[in-house]
Amino acid sequence: MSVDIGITGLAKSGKTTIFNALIKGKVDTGSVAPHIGAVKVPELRLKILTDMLHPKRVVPAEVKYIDIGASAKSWGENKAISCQFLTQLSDVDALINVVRAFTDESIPHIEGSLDVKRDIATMNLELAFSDLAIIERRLTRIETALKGAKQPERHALLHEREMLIKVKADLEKDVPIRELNLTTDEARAIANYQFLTAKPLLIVVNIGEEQLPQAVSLEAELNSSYSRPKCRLITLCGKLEAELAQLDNSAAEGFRAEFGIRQSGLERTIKLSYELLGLISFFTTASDEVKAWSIQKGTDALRAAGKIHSDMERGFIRAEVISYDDLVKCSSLSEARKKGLLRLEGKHYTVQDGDVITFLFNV
Ligand SMILES: Nc1nc2c(ncn2[C@@H]2O[C@H](COP(=O)(O)OP(=O)(O)OP(=O)(O)O)[C@@H](O)[C@H]2O)c(=O)[nH]1
Ligand SMILES: [Mg+2]
Repeated sequence: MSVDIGITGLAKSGKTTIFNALIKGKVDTGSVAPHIGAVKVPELRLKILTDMLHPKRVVPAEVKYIDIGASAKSWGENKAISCQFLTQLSDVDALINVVRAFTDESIPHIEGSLDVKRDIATMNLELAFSDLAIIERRLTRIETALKGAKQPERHALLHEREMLIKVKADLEKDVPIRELNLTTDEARAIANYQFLTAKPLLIVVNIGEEQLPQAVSLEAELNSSYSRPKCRLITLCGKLEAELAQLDNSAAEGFRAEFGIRQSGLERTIKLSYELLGLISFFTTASDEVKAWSIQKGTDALRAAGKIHSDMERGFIRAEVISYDDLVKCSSLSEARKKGLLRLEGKHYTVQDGDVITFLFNV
């Protein structure tokens, strides 16, 4: 599983600029989307493990960002989202909605004026609209299928119809699917439709350099309205971050300090998208390689092994596990083993954030 995050937003909101900032890229903002780029997930623990274990190779986890690009026309005119655009959107694990807050006379705003809250509402409405269209189509098909259906198919169709009608009613009340309290079964059924409002959402408010002194208070104010289940909001100066992304780390840090920016926008964005997706990291150290892996919170050892290699899942025997903190205290796996801090866990063990794992398997 790679983690894919789609960048959307109204035309000229700064999507490609923020994409460049995230992937430290130099994509021409005038070029036609989609743009795809991967970044290594910043992970302090990986660095500390590397300094301690001196492996031959270090492999960080990766996140893929896709600057999907709004079709200016469809978003601007408030029509249904175009088909190709939708397919790209429906495949991602989470969405970033870039909202323009910077002022620049030379770049006309698609809606004629700056209004962050209006633009957030517009985007939310578009996503809900697309989900409603999917539901309508499916409901029509269910009606047709019901005409000739016998049990148990009939029962399944009625059940699906009931669930879709419930979701539809909520969407019409402006409640996105990500906020619904669904049972495990319902959540599983819903996942098949790849609904857009079901995806975790990070709203990135793209501010201008002159707004940097107000960034923190603006973020706090907006967050009081937009911090909802599986939805977070941050302010970021896309243009500045894109420029800083081209510098080496220490130079970038220097500039950040000057502008009073506490943490790199890139690192905050990645960290928040991880939190929104419920992702945690575990580490492996076999074959003189220290690697970081991203998995969904709650994943068991068997499926974690499968993420590394299907053979490991198939031939799973057990996992040798130590927490990151314990390993750092012992400074080597052999020392940890002597102290009896390595645990043997079975396939149902729930992997914890920071676990350092050696999988034992047999093929
Ligand atoms: N002044 C200022 N300009 C910005 C900022 N962020 C982006 N821009 C400019 O706004 C224009 C649009 O930015 P893009 O990143 O291309 O926006 P986009 O959302 O990708 O645009 P489309 O893909 O055409 O919809 C570019 O000329 C950017 O340089 C900012 O924070 N301040
Ligand atoms: Mg663009």
